[in-house]
Amino acid sequence: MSGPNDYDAIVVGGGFGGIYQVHKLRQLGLKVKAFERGHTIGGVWRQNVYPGARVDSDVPVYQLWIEEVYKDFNFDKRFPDWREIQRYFAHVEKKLHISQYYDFNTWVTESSFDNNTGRWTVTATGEGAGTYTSKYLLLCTGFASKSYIPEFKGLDKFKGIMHHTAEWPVEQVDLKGKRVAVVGTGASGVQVIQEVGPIVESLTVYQRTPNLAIPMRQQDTDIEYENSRKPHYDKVFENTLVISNGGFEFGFDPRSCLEVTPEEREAFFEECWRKGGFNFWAGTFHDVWTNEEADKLAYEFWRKKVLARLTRPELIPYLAPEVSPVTWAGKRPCLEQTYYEVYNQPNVDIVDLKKEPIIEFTEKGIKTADHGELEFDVIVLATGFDAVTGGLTQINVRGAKGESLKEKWSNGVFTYLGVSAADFPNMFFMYGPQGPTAFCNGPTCAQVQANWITDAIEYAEKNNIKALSPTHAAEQKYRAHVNELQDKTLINKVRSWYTGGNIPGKKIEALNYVAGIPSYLKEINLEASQNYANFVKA
Ligand code: N01
Repeated sequence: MSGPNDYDAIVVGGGFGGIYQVHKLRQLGLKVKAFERGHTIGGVWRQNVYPGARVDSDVPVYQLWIEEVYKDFNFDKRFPDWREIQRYFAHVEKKLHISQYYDFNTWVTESSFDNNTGRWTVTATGEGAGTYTSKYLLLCTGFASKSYIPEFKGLDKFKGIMHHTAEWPVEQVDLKGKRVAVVGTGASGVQVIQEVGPIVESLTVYQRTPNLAIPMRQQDTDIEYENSRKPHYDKVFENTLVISNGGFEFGFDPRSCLEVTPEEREAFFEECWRKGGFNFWAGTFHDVWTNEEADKLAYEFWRKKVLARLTRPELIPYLAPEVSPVTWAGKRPCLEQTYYEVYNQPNVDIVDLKKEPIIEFTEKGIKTADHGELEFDVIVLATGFDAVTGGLTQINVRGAKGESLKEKWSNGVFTYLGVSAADFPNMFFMYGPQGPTAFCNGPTCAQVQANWITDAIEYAEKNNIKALSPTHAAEQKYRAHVNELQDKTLINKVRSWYTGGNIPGKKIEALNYVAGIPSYLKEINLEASQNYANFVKA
């Protein structure tokens, strides 16, 4: 018996992954219900509306690969900002009419697998509050849907305006002529600093680790050129899956940084620098990510470029220290346009949190040992996310054995192929743990995984399979594999959200599949071609 709240599939999340997954499942003819905490589609782009928020992947890869959608939409800029992305999602809605499947302003808080019925029961609160059931559960919560604010003493004492970047009010905060503090210099912090530096009365940056920011080279999109490519976009997108680890239109250079001549090396670094975007990071010599000497040579080049832009020598140790504070593989650089010029302004200062950690937040500002209590009108918390796993584990999802995902992963993350987990039948996720996630253009990762998941579901439907879940042996082997791949790189040299190192008490481990999209595709396609041999089929 099927009631109005019983579905074939329930999708959680309305970002790129969720929308695309709903679209694909509808094409299969399934009855789909979807939930999104925001008021419309767009996922994290509804909340990440802080000043300067902008995509770090360039046109055309950061979008849905659906011709009906891309054929008559053009981004204005090579790297679109949040307003353009919202304009894009409005266009997606016009084309796909996807909102009809969604309940918005709705949070999925719980779901559990019922062994008797072989179905998931999902509890939602908010506008779509209720209990729903489905055969398939698709968690499309992305890698950054759970923001993180460190437990600074006195946080709630501050009487001024304070927001986390990922919970920024869409009506914006007027920062003109204000005394502003930014805590954190990851991608979000860099973007805020660059944007607000020129308009504020004063800017104080509370920094623990400098960002190795690299040039964006923003420009207007050549719309005529993009339109001429559109008939071939399918080939363009396919090509990114072959040539690039991260789903870009460029990949690592196969030459070793150490085997070319110094002149060749310099010329190639210059070329990457000039091209902008992630070329200097994901299009560089392949061994910059794996070899300490190569990593160091790339840092020396980067430092030379940055020093040439800094006019206040007293800030050099904080922005471009002699020894790199991180590795290129271990921490994601942000793209910048005028980030370093902002620090040349006399009204901008850095408080080095490694030397003087935050003692407390006060009614008027922030107190550290050497700088004392500094007063602010606005504090921006650019302190990141409980990334990769947080969006999933914050939902109380309980599998066939009654164990929650959070409990299952309390001693380490176990997934199979970064899309499924043993004892969680017919549950799939994407752009999350042990997928290419952190090292991949978001829409690429989500769509590659959603395509695979859709095929798996189609296979189950065609073969009258009630429940599909990977074996424990398969996920143990996959976990070891993901960790081994990471061990070959310089990622483990740094603590960051890549490994859970940004959250106190979170297990440090490989949270992402680092070998790149081409290898990942081979692995997941092999599983499909073997009729999901590592899955238990009930
Ligand atoms: O977060 P982060 P993010 N005391 O974790 C500091 C994507 N994204 O929001 O480096 C003091 O990188 C922390 O210091 P440290 C993108 O993939 C993309 O910036 O740990 N400071 C760090 O400086 C990105 O990589 C875009 O020493 C503390 C900062 O807070 C990912 O999201 C835009 C602290 C957090 O940086 C995350 O970026 C925005 C503490 N207790 C985000 N805890 C684009 O594509 C943390 N920090 C453009």
